[in-house]
Amino acid sequence: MSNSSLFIWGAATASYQIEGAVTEAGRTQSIWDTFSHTPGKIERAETGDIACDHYHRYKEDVQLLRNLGANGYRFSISWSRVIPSGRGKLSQQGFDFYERLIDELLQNEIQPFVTLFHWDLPQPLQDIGGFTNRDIAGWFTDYAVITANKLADRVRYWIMLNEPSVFAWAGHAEGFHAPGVKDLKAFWATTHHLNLAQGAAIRALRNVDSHLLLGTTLNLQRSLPADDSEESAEMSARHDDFWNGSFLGPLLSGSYPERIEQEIAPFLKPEDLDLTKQAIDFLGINHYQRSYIEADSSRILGLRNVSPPKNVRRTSFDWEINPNEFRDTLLWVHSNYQCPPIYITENGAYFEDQVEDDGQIHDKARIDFLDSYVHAMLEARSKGVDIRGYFVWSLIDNFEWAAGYRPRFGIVRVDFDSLKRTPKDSYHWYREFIEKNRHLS
Ligand code: IFM
Repeated sequence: MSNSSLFIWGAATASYQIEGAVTEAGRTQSIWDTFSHTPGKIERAETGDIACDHYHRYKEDVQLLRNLGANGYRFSISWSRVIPSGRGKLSQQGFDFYERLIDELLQNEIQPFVTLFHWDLPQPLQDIGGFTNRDIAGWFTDYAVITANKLADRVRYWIMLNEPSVFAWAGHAEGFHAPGVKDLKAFWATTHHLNLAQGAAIRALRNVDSHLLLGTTLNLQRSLPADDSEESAEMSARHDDFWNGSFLGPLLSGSYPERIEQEIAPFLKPEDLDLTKQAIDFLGINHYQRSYIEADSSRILGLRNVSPPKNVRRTSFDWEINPNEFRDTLLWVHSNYQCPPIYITENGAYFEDQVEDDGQIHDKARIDFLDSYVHAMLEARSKGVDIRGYFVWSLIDNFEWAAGYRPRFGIVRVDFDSLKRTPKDSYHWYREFIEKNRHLS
């Protein structure tokens, strides 16, 4: 395992979004299989059944990384593939796939960054409450330890959770993501149990191998009120608390933001905050946009996210383009928390791609976006933020959750009929950028 201190330039993906092969080699159903097969939940009724067929084409995808000059790849493990019933017996066949993938990466000098939970909870665990059940802390810890025992000889970087705020909010309050729950109590229970599961797993993994580098990934986006009303100002502050503070606080400071202590109280046991607060080796930060918040008493949390104002530049997802905000978010987390080294574990954009007659994709908008965001990150770095790596989202176009395959975030196009991969201009731009900045340390 290389111990390089070079800056990591990489790309990221997640299991359900790219793997396909959902019934192969003993894999069972995750909440995303259930959800995507439920009528009305996903645009055009699309599912991850085949996705990018990465399960069978992983060698080709690793070659894309290699030709890019990437020295890091962030991907996630499908819990349902490696422990089909969620708890108990592991599936060696399931682990075989990840062992093959990791070996292929290492042979190509690409450092694997493994995410343990990128939202695809095994359905059997959801059937007994999923993250609303406090026992999830033990189930997740067992899964983490089993997985680390299998892969720790080859994997150094371990990310516990991906964007717990999105999983709690979209999956348990607004209900447009799996498991599709819309319940305030479930939302707060899930928030706390995510923190608990993460803390318990980190503590246990320290005993598996003291050389592992352990972290987690938060999607940091600061909030601002969408109008001048007092209510929206209050709701914007509340949004900031649950989106950022309720995950940064328990992990880095051992406390919840004051304004939400009352909501968490019913689920909190006296020793919990000692467990949620863990020394981590790195913090993964995903960044896409900031949140414009409006008070809305008809919504479960009393607020809603609205589109950015008219004059604001935006991606095809209606997400604000604002690299300075990215820089400022990094400076903000650096000065407000005792922060370990940071990896930008996701950043990227969906823009409508045009395929030219010769099959090429001249995605200038994505290049401009990435160029400005990478420079914003380097500016934050030059101002003292300890940033060690950057992963573009995403290596390949993939299944964008409730929106299906329409929003394309890849620097490589995937034709979802033939599954052919075609590097876009942004891929070539990133390759040249990496080449020039390879020796950043
Ligand atoms: O596709 C998602 C990813 O799974 C988590 N972060 C944001 C991406 C774009 O929406």
